[in-house]
Parts: sequence; structure tokens; C-alpha cells
Amino acid sequence: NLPPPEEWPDFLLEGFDYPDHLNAAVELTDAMVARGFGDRTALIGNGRRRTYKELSDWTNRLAHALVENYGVRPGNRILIRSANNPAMVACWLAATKAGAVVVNTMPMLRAGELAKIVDKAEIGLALCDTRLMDEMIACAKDSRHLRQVVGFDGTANHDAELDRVALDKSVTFEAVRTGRDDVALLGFTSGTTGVPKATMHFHRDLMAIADGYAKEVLGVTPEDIFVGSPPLAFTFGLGGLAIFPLRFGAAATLLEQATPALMVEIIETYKATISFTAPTAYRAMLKAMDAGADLSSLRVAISAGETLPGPVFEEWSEKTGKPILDGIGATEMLHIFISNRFADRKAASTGKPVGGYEARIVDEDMREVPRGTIGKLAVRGPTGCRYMADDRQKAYVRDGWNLTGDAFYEDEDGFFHFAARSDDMIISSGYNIAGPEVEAALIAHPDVLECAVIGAPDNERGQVVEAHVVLVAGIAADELTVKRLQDHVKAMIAPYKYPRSVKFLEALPKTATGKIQRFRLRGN
Ligand code: 3SK
Repeated sequence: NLPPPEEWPDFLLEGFDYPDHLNAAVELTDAMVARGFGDRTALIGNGRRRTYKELSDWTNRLAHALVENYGVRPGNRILIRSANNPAMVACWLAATKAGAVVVNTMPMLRAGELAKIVDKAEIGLALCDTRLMDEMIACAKDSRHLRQVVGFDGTANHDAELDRVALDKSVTFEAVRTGRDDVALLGFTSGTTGVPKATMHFHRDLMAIADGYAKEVLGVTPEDIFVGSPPLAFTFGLGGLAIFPLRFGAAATLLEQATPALMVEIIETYKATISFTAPTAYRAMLKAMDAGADLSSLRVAISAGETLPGPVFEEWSEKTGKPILDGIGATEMLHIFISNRFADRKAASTGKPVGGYEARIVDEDMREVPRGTIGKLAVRGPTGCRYMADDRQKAYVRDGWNLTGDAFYEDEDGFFHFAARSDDMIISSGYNIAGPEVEAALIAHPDVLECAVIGAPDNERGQVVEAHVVLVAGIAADELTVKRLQDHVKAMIAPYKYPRSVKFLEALPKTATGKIQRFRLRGN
């Protein structure tokens, strides 16, 4: 019983004009019930479906518990530790209703990593899936800030402390009247350098990514069913698997271990329509299609975070008749700000700015460079970078423009093309070589599963192109393979770009969000 289309949420694209008082969690739950979506499925996970009404009630009971039993006050910072599941979403929404500033964290973080976050954000209360308590308790033991660690049951069977406390609370809760410019979320990013930074996002930012990207680019409707792998602790995942579906009355499936095989199963079972995942998962899903999997329900496949290899894009389009929409986002910007569209896309480009954003390519002095020239990507729009107590703010935001650290060029048709992370440019014998271009050539070889290319110091040439390659199972890591890969690159792109050094690895070093840590390879 879907409300008629005229009652579907239809949010402003232009202006992102939100009222002075806005609580993002209320918008995503209670307001959706008031708009007639109460009986619709909001979340599916751990073997259960939750309607919007159930989610609203659940989060209101939890919010009462946070305020009445754990003394949460507006502006308090709360850490949440969990894998992707409905209970994590409920805790995040409840804390947001209570006016807290939430830091969502990945389940694989160790005590030392949690401690850095707790110290930086001065977190007093942590909500932790009881299955993940050990590292959280170890972190709390030596912490100056963390006073309470409260367990919740990620499987939502009501046998953990928070669930028991919340059980008898009222299902109505008067949410804190947060201002639209009050901080709601701290997104932590170590980028590819390894030093964590906290990015602050307002309540209105959480709405703006849905009302911009999700509405304009993805065209989300209440009939959509989302599936994906990025952790909710990564703003890519929080947007794609919680904010976007809930903003439009759609449903999200949440997987604690989102392997490609499980995603395929979920797509087939629930007829999922929108997927968020990384290029390697799309590659695995293509193999599953060869083995008979039916992914025809997917109307949009989104890839971001790493360069989408051309062959994966082509094969996906061929087999499904639909493109993989590539885009670029950043934790600093909260979500995707440049993207291809169904009706306006170009192969091998990242697309055009999402509605509300402007992008330009600038030189060192912030002067716009001519079209076709590689320079620094500068972007501004309804969301932007606000580092918490970090000197790097001055370098990231200049003259109101966010400098994302990516080298891009804009073509004659206004499409933006990724060249490299600024620190992925290799200068060898006076040639500028974009590492990702060499990676794209290597990944097109059938023996290569994954690769990362860096500049290695070299006395003669300054730097040489060095490829770190994970081979497909069964391929010998020997000189013959090195030669084959070098010849292949020379045949695909200008020969001076070929990797003079090739190293074989079992796996590439990656951040918890799946980004390749090239700085680690540079240290090799
Ligand atoms: O790739 C990223 O870093 C990213 C971060 C936040 C949201 C979306 C994306 C793609």
C-alpha cells in the first residue's frame, strides 16, 4: 500500500532551503510516518523487516533511554560500533534525535584505533554491538574521556543492556530541536595518508546529499530497494544504505558481511533496485551472472571510491543494458558531488557536478585553467569540508572552494575526468605519468586481479613507475609474467609509461573503507 505518487516526498533541489530547526533523524523516521509511509518496509536485516512505524517507535524508545538512563544531552558525542545492521541504524537515529553528535565506527577497528577517535572527538559514551565489546572495553580502560560503554544487540533480540532499558519506554519522543547548522555527525577519515581527521556535518548536510545526489542523479522513489557493501561508518555507506532510502520512503537491505555472493543472493531474493559497491564487487557479480545469477531487478549500480576499470564498465553495460554510474565523493564533502547520469554520461569520465555543486579546475594560485588542462579539482556546494580542530582545513578550503586533493581536467562538453590523486602523479625523466592510467592498462590484462602503481625513487630518472600487482589465481609470479604485463602496458598506452618495476603481492594494503593505501607501498 504505497501512498499515491502525489504524496511521495518531493524535496527541493534548488537552494536546499531547510527550516531553521531541523533534526535529520526525525525527517527520516517520524516525518515519514506522518507522510503516510508507516506501513512500508524501511529496513531489512538479520532476518527481519522493519516498517517505518516500527523504526520510528524503536528509535524513540532508544532516544528515551539515552536521555533518561545515560544522561545524553544535546551536543554530547556518542560513538557507535557495529557492522551494518538495522540496530546500528536505530542507534544512530536515536542518538541524533537526542541531539547528540554521532561518530559511527567500523567493526574491524582495534582498541588503539578506537582510542584515537575517542580522544580526538572527546567521546564520553559508546554504544557497542555486544559481539564487538572486547576492543571497545580495552579502549575504554585507558581512556580519559570514555566513561560509559553500553551494549546493544546487533541482532535485535532484546537481550543486551540498551535494548532491555529501552523496551518499556514510550514510542513517542520529543526530539531535540536542533538547528539546521548544528553538527549531527563526525565522519572520520584517514584518507590515504594514515593520520585520522574528523569532518563535521550539519543536520542539513544529511538532507542535502539525499535531496541532491539521490534525487537528481539516482531518481530514488519509494519503490526502490537498496543493497550494498560500504560500511555505515563510512559516509558513502551511511548515505547509500540509510539516508537515501529513508528520505524517500524506500527500503534498505543491510548486510553484516556484504560479500559479492551475498549481495547477489539479496538482489535475487528482494529484487533490489539500487546497489552501492566497489569495482571489485561488480567484477565478481559479473562472474555470478555468467553462472546464471539474475540481477535484472537492479536499475542503478553505483561505483565510487576507486577508479572503475573500463572493462568492468563495458561488460556490465553489455550484460545488463544499464551503466554503472561512476562518481567521486569524499568524507569531507559527505557524499558524491560529481557523477555521471543515465542520460548524460561519458565513458571513462567521472561526470558532471551534482545539482547544487559547482566544480572547476584550478592552478596553484586558484586560477581556473583552460579546458583540457590537468589541474586541481575545486568544488563548492551545499556540503563542504569542516575539519574539527585540524590545521589541514586551510589547505582543503581556499576562497570558499574545497580542494579535494585530486588532479582532474574538464573536457569541452563539461565532463570531468580523473587524472590522479595529486600525490599519485609520477614524474619520471621529466614525463608526468598519472599512476591510475597505468593501473587502468594493467587491470585490463586478464592475469591481473588488482593493482596499484606508485613512483619509486630512482637515481637516474628521479622516479620510475612501479606496479604492485595481485595476480589472478593460478598465474605464476615470475619474470615471464612481468614481461607479459610490461608489453601489454606498452601496447595500450604510451610506452614510456610502462612499469619498469613490477612487484607481486598477495593483497594490496587498503583502508577499512577499501581504498588502496599507496603510501604504504611507497614505504616498501
Ligand atoms: O570515495 C569516497 O571517499 C567517498 C566518501 C564519502 C562518500 C562517497 C564517497 C565516494
